[in-house]
Amino acid sequence: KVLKIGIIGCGAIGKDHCRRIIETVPGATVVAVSDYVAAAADDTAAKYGIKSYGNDCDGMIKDPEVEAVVITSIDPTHHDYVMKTLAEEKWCFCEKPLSQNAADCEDIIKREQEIGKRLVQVGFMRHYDRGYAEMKRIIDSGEIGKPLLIKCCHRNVAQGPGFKTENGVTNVAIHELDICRWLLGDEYEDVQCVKVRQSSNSNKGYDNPQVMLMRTKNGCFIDVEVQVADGYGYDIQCEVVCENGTVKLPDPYAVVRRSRPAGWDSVQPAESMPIMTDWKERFIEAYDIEFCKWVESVHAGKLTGPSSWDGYVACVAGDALNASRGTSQFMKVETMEKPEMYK
Ligand code: ISE
Repeated sequence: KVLKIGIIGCGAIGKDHCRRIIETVPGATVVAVSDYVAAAADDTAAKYGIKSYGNDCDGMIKDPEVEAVVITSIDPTHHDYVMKTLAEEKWCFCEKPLSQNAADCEDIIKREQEIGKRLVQVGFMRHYDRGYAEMKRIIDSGEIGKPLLIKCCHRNVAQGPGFKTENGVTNVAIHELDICRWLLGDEYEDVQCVKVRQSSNSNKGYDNPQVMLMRTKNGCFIDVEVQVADGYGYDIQCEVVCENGTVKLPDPYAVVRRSRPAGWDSVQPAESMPIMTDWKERFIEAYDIEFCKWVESVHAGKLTGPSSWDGYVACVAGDALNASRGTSQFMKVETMEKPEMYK
């Protein structure tokens, strides 16, 4: 049996997921695409010979042939499309973030409770990255003692138009908000966002860098350096400090080169490794595994990946981080009670 998927949003990651599902994921295919820019949907549809709904995303969700909806549209539209997909009681894969704030995630959780079944998976693909998975395995084994601290960096090359300071949390650090609680098996107590000396790459109307601090219920301390325009590459770092050792996320595979750079006679020979610039490439294997597992779980009738609860908790912490900016205070992270369905 082949799962028939409709995609909303044919931008960078939407096009990539379309290719991934059609070319590499067993047991699934894309039957239709849509995008608020009709031409973007038409182009993607033409490339794979599938149906374009143009900008009629709502119509595509209702198409009886579409059994599952993948939402890869811009962040502020996620909540609405998830709710519309749930109205049809269809499977829904929503890219991160689940919503722009916790209140919108609560709607989604309420609706899932009414339906009585998990239908939503959130695109927190780092759970499927081999580096993070091995870090979690070691932490969970207890071999190096209890975790004490996490030090993270999330650095992007640049941002598109319309990017705002708050998006450093809602669009970027949302990955760390998710992965740190997953790595630790712990929840946030309180959080604080700190403005630090600004980079000369930051004169675009948003804070860059920002430092985000999180303290967990078990007393772990986490700091995340977020640079949304770092001037060099896409660089993700994560180190967990435990009592008797540390675990660190490996950099992506890259060949070490030793040579004289261009203009060789006047330049010092050097050892170098390339650094990635495109975030879609950095976690490409994780995205592939994520989609294979999602489709497998849909066929089994039971989702196993990051849930709307995980999407919600990240947004609760994100709201608190954004509220704390400029106050020099930690803000409490207060969630509703966790429904049985997500335990
Ligand atoms: C993008 O949506 C991602 O998920 C990337 O991991 C993040 O670094 C980037 O800033 C986001 O726009």
